[in-house]
Amino acid sequence: MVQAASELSQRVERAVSSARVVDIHTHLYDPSFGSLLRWGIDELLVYHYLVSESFRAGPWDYDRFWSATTPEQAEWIWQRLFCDHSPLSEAARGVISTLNALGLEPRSRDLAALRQWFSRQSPGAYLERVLEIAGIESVCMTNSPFDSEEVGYWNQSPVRDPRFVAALRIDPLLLDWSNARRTLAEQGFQPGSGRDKTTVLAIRRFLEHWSKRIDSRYCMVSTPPEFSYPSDSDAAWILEHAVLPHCRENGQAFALMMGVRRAINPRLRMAGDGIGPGDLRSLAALCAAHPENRFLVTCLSRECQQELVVLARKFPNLHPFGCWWFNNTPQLIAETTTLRLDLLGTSFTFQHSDSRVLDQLIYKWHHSRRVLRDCLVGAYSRLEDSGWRVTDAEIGRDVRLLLGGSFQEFLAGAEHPGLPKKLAGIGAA
Ligand code: FIX
Ligand code: ZN
Repeated sequence: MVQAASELSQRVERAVSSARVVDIHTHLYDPSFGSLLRWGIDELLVYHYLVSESFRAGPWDYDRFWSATTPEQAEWIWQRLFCDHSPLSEAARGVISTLNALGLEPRSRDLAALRQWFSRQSPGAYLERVLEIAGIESVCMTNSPFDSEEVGYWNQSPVRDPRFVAALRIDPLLLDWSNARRTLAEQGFQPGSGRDKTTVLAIRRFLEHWSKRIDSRYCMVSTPPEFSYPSDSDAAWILEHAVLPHCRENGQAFALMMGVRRAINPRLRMAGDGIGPGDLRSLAALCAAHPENRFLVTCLSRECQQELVVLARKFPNLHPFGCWWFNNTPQLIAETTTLRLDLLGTSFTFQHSDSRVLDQLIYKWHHSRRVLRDCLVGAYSRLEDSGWRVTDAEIGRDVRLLLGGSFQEFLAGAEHPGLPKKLAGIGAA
């Protein structure tokens, strides 16, 4: 019996560790976007997850921290989180796992030596090495037409690396219409003065222009707990009249990341966002009212995970994905994944990395793969106890589905019959 369990766990381990991942949401950029693709030890250390943790670990002085250079901030964080304390948190342990997988020696606590090693890496070769160690087939970027720096790169018609797939991010359009209106006008898409046809057409032209320009695979927004649908908000009106029709007609899924309270401590800047339960009755209303739209959804709050899974059982046009941000801890990934496997089988996407720094792909996927292995061993053991036997090929198929295959199938289903197969083959080089 013990032997059978360890044999099963080895078979699952082989499948999980060898599968290539389609990472469906990151904040990484195509290498042709130059310095927008961040990498290296200092960038790892100034990750916003670690910034907020470091402020708990010593006297805080926001102004001093933010007026320091990146290397100075990195030294401050290294001292507080890695030298004065043990790096026990998930994000701090992630730096150690990353260095370790790269063959470096973090135990010496020698930041200068680590920096020297990184300074000797050539960006192109380093990119290949990271993608190889992390087992990545492709990553989805987060591409904002409201970010002037990013728009500058797109306007130079960059030569794209096909492993970096675009996703159109539209938070300001839905959540900050008065400023978004200005951006649309500046870019030559003149909206009307109110909620009228001219405004709808301008937004539709804007979305079409950017979807084509970046060749996006889906359209995405993150929403606060207060987001509701139907409602008389700008967000609900724009969604209903412009965004969802655009997605339907252009074969784009619509991704919602629900339950973030932005800037609850603005002095922490990007590290100052919080959490609250998303309104999943609104999600149910969206899925019911728009059966021809496909919704990719992740929830930030632990309390929402069960409701999200139950909604997915009711609405085939809803695809849950990832264990987002404050859920990206071994314990919560295990809990959420077991729940999803028990109620959805493999019809969800196990995880996305949300990496902001290239090297983070290594630890985020190493850590998540370990949890996936344990969840699957548990699920297959229960299945075998019930009288089923899974083959290696079936285990490989299931793992591929969970690591991006289900997402690809979901997107392929989003294709409009009249459109070319632009959504198929995402991740295929
Ligand atoms: O909205 C998002 O895409 C979030 O993932 C980010 O805003 C957040 O800062 C993050 O990096 C979480 O992992
Ligand atoms: Zn993100």
